[in-house]
Amino acid sequence: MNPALRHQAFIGLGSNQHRPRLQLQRAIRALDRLPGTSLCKVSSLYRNQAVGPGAQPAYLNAVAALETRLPPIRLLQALHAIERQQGRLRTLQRWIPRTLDLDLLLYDQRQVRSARLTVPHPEMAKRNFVIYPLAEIAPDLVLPDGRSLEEVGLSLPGSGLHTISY
Ligand code: A4P
Ligand code: MG
Repeated sequence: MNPALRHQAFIGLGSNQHRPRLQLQRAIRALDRLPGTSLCKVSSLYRNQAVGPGAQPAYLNAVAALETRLPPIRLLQALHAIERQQGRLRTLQRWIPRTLDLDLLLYDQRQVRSARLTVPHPEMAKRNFVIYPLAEIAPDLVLPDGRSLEEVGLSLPGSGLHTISY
């Protein structure tokens, strides 16, 4: 890939329905097949309790690093297409159980704020199930606001996160 056109993106993967381990394995293969995109690294799978309202099945979460030529909004559309392929039902209700959730966490050092897309993902720095797997694959990463992952991670307990193999 021409280095001038190459961007680094991090994707947060989550599933708590219909065999989450299989869902994440399929999603990782689908990310690697996106046009103009290659998969560089994938974290371990992290089992953890659902964050948010009501009782929900436990989640499996992971983070993948991509190199891509897709611009951010095209990448988001591609992520939605993968979610649909894996049976994700998108409703107006948020934070409900899902076969697959793919969040665009980071895109180079860019900050994007539009009706459809906010990058960095607004919740990422509050979530141990994002920051820990991200630190596993990119320990030296600095967020666009200048904070290192180590700094962000210090305020987030790792308890309740259990790594499992693929
Ligand atoms: N959107 C804007 N910015 C982004 C971005 N950076 N990445 C828009 C992805 N999507 C982005 O998302 C709603 C809308 O956000 C999209 O149409 C997109 O244009 P959604 O995926 O349809 O809905 P959602 O996922 O239910 O809502 P949201 O706010 O994205 O929730 P989160 O932040 O994804 O949280 N607990 C555990 N343990 N693990 C989890 O993975 N996930 C959630 C959902 C709650 N609790 C969890 C987990
Ligand atoms: Mg989401």
